[in-house]
Amino acid sequence: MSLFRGLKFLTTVNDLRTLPLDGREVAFAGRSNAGKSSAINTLANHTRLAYVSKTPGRTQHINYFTFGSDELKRLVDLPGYGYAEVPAAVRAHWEGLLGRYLKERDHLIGLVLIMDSRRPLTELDRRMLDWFLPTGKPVHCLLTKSDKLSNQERTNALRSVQKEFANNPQVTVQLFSSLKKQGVEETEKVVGAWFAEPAADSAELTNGE
Ligand SMILES: Nc1nc2c(ncn2[C@@H]2O[C@H](COP(=O)(O)OP(=O)(O)OP(=O)(O)O)[C@@H](O)[C@H]2O)c(=O)[nH]1
Ligand SMILES: [Mg+2]
Repeated sequence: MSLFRGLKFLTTVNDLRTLPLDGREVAFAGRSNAGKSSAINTLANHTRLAYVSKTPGRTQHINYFTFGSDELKRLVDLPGYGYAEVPAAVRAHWEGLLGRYLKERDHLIGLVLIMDSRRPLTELDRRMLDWFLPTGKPVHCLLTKSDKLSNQERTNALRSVQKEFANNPQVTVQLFSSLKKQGVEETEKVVGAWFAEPAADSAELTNGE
C-alpha cells in the first residue's frame, strides 16, 4: 500500500500557540492556488480530504493530517501566501506566522514547497526558502499543474529550478500533477525517507548522552 493512503484529518489550528505538542510533521507551503491541498488529496488518493477551491486563499488555517499507526506522522496543509485579494494587514500577519513556523517549529522535519510549474520561484517562494533553509532541514519542490505544460515546457521548468539548487543538496525538485496523478511515487519516496529517519528524541536516547 502506498505510504499516504491512510492519511486522515487530525486537527485545525489557527495560531502557533495551539500547534500539536507531539509528532513529526512535513509542511506543504506555497502560493495561494498553487495546488497544496490538491497535492495532499492526490497523495492520499482521496478526493476531498483537504479542501480544494478555485477561489485562491481558501485554506486559511493550518490543517493537520496524519498517517501511520501511531498518528505521530503528519502532513500539514499551510495557508497559501501571496493572495492579492486579502487585505495587506491580514497577509502580513499570515506571512509573519509562516516565517515563525518555518524558522522555529521543532516538530517540522522537512518542507514540501508547492509551486505552479508555469511560474516557479516567485519572490515569496524565495522568502520561504530564506526562512527555512538556515534550519538545515530538507526541502522538496513540487512543480505542480505540470499537465498544463507541453513535454518541452515541463523539461525546461524542471531544469531551470534544478539549476538554481545545483549546489545545494538540501533541495530536490520534481514535476507533479494532481489532475493526472503524476509524480506521486517520487514524492512518497522523498518524503517517506524523511520520516524514516529516527526521531530526534529517540536518537538522543539511543546515543545514551
Ligand atoms: N490542471 C490542474 N489543476 C490543478 C492541479 N492542482 C490543483 N489544481 C487546481 O488549482 C486550484 C487550486 O488548488 P488548491 O489545491 O485548492 O490550491 P491551494 O494551494 O491549496 O490553494 P490555497 O488553499 O488557496 O492556498 C483548484 O482549482 C485545483 O483544481 C493540477 O495538478 N492540475
Ligand atoms: Mg489549500
